[in-house]
Amino acid sequence: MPTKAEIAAIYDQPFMDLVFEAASVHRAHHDPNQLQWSTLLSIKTGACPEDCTYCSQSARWNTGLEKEPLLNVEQVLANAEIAKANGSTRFCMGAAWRRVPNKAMPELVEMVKGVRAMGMETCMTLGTVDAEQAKTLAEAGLDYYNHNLDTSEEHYGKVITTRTYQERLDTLQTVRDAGMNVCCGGILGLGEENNDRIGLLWQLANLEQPPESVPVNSLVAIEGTPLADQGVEPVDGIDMVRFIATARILMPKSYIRLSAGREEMTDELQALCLLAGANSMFTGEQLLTTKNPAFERDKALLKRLGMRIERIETAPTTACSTGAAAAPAK
Ligand code: SAM
Ligand code: DTB
Ligand code: SF4
Repeated sequence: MPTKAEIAAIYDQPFMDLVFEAASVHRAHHDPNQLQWSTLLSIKTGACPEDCTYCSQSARWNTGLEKEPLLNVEQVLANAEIAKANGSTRFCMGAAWRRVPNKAMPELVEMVKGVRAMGMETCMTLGTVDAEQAKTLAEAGLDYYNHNLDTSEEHYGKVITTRTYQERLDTLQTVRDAGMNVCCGGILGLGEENNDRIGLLWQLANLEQPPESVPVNSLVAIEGTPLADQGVEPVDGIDMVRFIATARILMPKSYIRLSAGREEMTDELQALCLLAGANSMFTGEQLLTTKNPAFERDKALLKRLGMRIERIETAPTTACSTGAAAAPAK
């Protein structure tokens, strides 16, 4: 496993050498002209007890966000149909909870089964999940669980104080033990140093098994959140490409996803990120609470780049007794 110094040496090498190396690794493991599309839906919005200083959904900040209780299954499935019709193959449902409430489990299970029955991959991001809940969700057909580490362990306490890095790592292990695929990444633009970006990459690459999906977010500065109000520097596009390229070299088989922040990125910067090894993006005009490029803009980008959306085949939605996710790992 690479040390932090070795990762820094990859990250800091001349840009052209870095991108060339990353693109070569990418080609050896993936079709470089193929892109995976995932679409998000906030199934429970706002009033979150956590204090993530970047997030519109924390109850502590005045961001003007309207809170919403858990959506019903029909609302969720109607949104999944739209995503599917637009070419998305994975539907990711997010809830602003500290931990999953047991009373929501029956509805969550129905959401997973319903989305899977449409032939889409399923992902959820619900905060801390316990072993029993993770097993139930895996058996219902939940393919991926998203739980981000966001930044290095050293910087974490400057961004969030209501939980520890170790709690995040423990939940990631719970998800693995339940047989689900792991989706875990971070955010650039939290006022972190280069060392923190290296630290996050080191942690991701050194998990027992690297995450199958690695979302790379660029901070969306939301008025009313501490990070936006203290005016952190916007992320430099070249640094974003360096981060993605290093992630690709360290985690050759993972899907690296361009996530929050694409609305502010030019098509040219996105193309450079794809060249450097990103092979997935969140599509649909809304992320969880903020804007994202419309499907039409992304379809036009794909066409200009001569790229295709990845097609998938999901196994039938029937619960599997082993608790292992039914879809092939990515
Ligand atoms: N509450 C759950 C949790 O924290 O795991 C799931 C939802 S949370 C919104 C998912 C991820 O979205 C966060 O870990 C963070 O990486 C990203 N995110 C949230 N707000 C963001 C923002 N303003 N800009 C960029 N990324 C953001
Ligand atoms: C991830 O890493 N990014 C997505 C998904 N996983 C859940 C969420 C981005 C949220 C951006 C801010 C918002 O829309 O509220
Ligand atoms: Fe809550 Fe997740 Fe937002 Fe943190 S990132 S405040 S845990 S919804």
